[in-house]
Amino acid sequence: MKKLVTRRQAIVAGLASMGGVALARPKALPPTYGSLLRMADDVTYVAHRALLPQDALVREYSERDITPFPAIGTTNARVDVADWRLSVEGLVARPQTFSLADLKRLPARTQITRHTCEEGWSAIAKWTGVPLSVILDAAGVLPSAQYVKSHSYDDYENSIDLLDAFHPQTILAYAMNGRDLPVPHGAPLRLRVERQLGYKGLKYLTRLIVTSEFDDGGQKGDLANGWAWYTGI
Ligand SMILES: Nc1nc2c(c(=O)[nH]1)N[C@H]1C(S)=C(S)[C@@H](COP(=O)(O)O)O[C@H]1N2
Ligand SMILES: [Mo]
Repeated sequence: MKKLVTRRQAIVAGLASMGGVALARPKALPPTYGSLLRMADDVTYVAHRALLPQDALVREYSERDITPFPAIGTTNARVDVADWRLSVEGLVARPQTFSLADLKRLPARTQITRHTCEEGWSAIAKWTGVPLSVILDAAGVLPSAQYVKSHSYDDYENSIDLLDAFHPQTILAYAMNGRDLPVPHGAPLRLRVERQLGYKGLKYLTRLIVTSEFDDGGQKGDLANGWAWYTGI
């Protein structure tokens, strides 16, 4: 066991010496709470982070690859878009809120990607939105930050590390297949975390909290369903 920890530390130290987003260097592994399930998390996390280049992109498809796309989990959270704001809080120099119109004025990215659900299905859609990096740069992430936590209107919580947060394909999507995001798919805004399973992409997004603390949302998060915190694909 001692040997394993030492190896992990070596890998993390190796990662920290790599180039890329200075802020995104993992400084610690996500805690496992001594849970067997979460120990597997650490192994996947370290392996994925060590083997893949930090900015490796997932495959992007063409329009003709788009498939029917089921909506699952919460599909009926009716958010009043006129009152809706996305707030960006926590370890940022400039906490702020964005209306949907504000977000649509920012640089956008469109990507056609495959969504993979832990239930065993996958589907391809075209997503358009603001790269999360644009929002984080606007807010000014402080050096002590390590994770970005998201909260949703249906009271679900989730978090990703800064490598995924600043990944070019991590976007806040307001459109699906060229139209405003439909209600069942998370209107007005959902997160897309393309290098992980579908459940990391929170629908009905309301708040982003930049934090130095690992916080998976406990019973409001992935663990409530017995799902891993890190599910790299
Ligand atoms: N807020 C919220 N986000 C969520 C969920 C949810 O129930 N509520 N379900 C997750 C799961 S398990 C998947 S597979 C996708 C489903 O997205 P879809 O309904 O557009 O297919 O959203 C994810 N994000
Ligand atoms: Mo899912």
